Amino acid sequence: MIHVENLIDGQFVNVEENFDDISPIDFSVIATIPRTKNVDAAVTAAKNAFGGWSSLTLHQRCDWLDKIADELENQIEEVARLEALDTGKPMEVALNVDASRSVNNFRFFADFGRTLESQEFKMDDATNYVVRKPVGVVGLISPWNLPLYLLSWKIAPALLMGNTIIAKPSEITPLTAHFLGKLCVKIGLPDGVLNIVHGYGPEVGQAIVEHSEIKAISFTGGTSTGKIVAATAAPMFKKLSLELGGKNASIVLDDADLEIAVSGVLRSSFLNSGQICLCGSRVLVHSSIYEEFMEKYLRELKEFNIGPVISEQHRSKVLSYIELAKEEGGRILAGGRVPDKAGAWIEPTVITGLSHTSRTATEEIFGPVVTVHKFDTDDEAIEMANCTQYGLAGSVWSKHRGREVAEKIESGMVWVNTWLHRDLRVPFGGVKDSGVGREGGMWSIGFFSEAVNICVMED
Ligand code: TXE
Repeated sequence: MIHVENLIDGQFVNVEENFDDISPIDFSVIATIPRTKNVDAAVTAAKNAFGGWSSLTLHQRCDWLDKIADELENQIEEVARLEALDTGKPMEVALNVDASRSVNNFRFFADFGRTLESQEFKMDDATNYVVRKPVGVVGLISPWNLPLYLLSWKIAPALLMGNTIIAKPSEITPLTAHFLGKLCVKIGLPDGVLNIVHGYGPEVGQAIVEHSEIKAISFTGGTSTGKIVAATAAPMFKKLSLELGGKNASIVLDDADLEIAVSGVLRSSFLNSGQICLCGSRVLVHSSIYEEFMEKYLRELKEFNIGPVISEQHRSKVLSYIELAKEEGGRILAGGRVPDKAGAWIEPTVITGLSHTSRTATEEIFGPVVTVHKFDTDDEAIEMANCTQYGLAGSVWSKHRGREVAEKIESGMVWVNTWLHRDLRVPFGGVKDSGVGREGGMWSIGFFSEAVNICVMED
């Protein structure tokens, strides 16, 4: 049994009340978690550490990120084991997606930080210098689907730019954040630079968002929670980055390479049991290739290995959408049932026969459930893709018209003949109900710093 504790000022501390961390694999209790409600001690620690940390040079902080990456890499099997234990995902996904990307997040921002150059804008009689100052104490709040992958995506640039941190992982998946804290203490990261607090979102998460000394919030989670975070933070004029929900379309045009499209769309549909906000939960296929595509897609689906969804509660939500699909006239082509074994398992489910404007086809389900739809023209596919309130990501599979169609999709990211192929320098984020702001490369640098202009008149 793991007893998760808060990391505050370099010390692991607990609170009087704890709650259980339940495995989605078999519903066993795998850890206890502090029910933290107050973050004052963590904020004091972060404030006290800020002077020392922000006065390091950028290159010294890059070196610290490399030290964290090295230590994570040395323990990558343990990181993957804990992530698989906490989320139920297959070990190869935990290793090749979650753990390796967590290492890469620190490594990338260490390398990227070393390339940063100061900006100057010369006038006839003056020079303008752009200085990037840290924001201060920042709050980082992350979800349960890619726990360390998404938390490290925030921690790395926040540290790089000289901020000190109050991090809150999801209460459903605290283990790898806790493990990261232990690694950082082991390598001697100065006390109070990284503070990790655990607990329920409406309690400790809310306490972070409303704390007057926390100057920026980077939040990843559901759209409904994002609205609460925004309503709390906006009147306090905090910097806010919101990475929220999605209902992404995978569009297969009539000139697609079918082999590439089938395997790519299948992976986009069911990787991480469909619990990635970038997953393609709507499959739009040109009518001329629909039969052939679906025959291959359903055949390959039989070999696609997925884990359970994150919890019994989330499984109930996903199952309710399968029932809704039937009520809306949908037909189950594959899956739709709960396997006869302990844990939050659902068969990968493919539903056809629904309008693209049905609730099942427009609301976020965030599980191993996709709806498939036919279209006859590119314009019809674009209209179908853009008809939801979300705008996060998508993919287009076509030999000749991919980019042309991709640029008409209302989202933050579109892949052409690939999916989840990530260059960490590019902007990451969504439009509409998928969020506000971008992170990644210079967009993370911008969010986790305050750009200051110093204008010097030439003598
Ligand atoms: O989100 P929740 P979950 C989305 C995905 C899905 C959701 C699943 O689309 O809808 O995340 O993750 C904390 N004040 N994305 O269920 O419930 C909570 O404790 C402050 C999109 O975890 O919103 C947790 O740590 N914090 C994303 C975190 O918010 C609060 C990629 C998220 O919880 C809070 C991954 C409050 N009032 C998942 N209430 C993307 N776009 O990249 C809860 N929390």
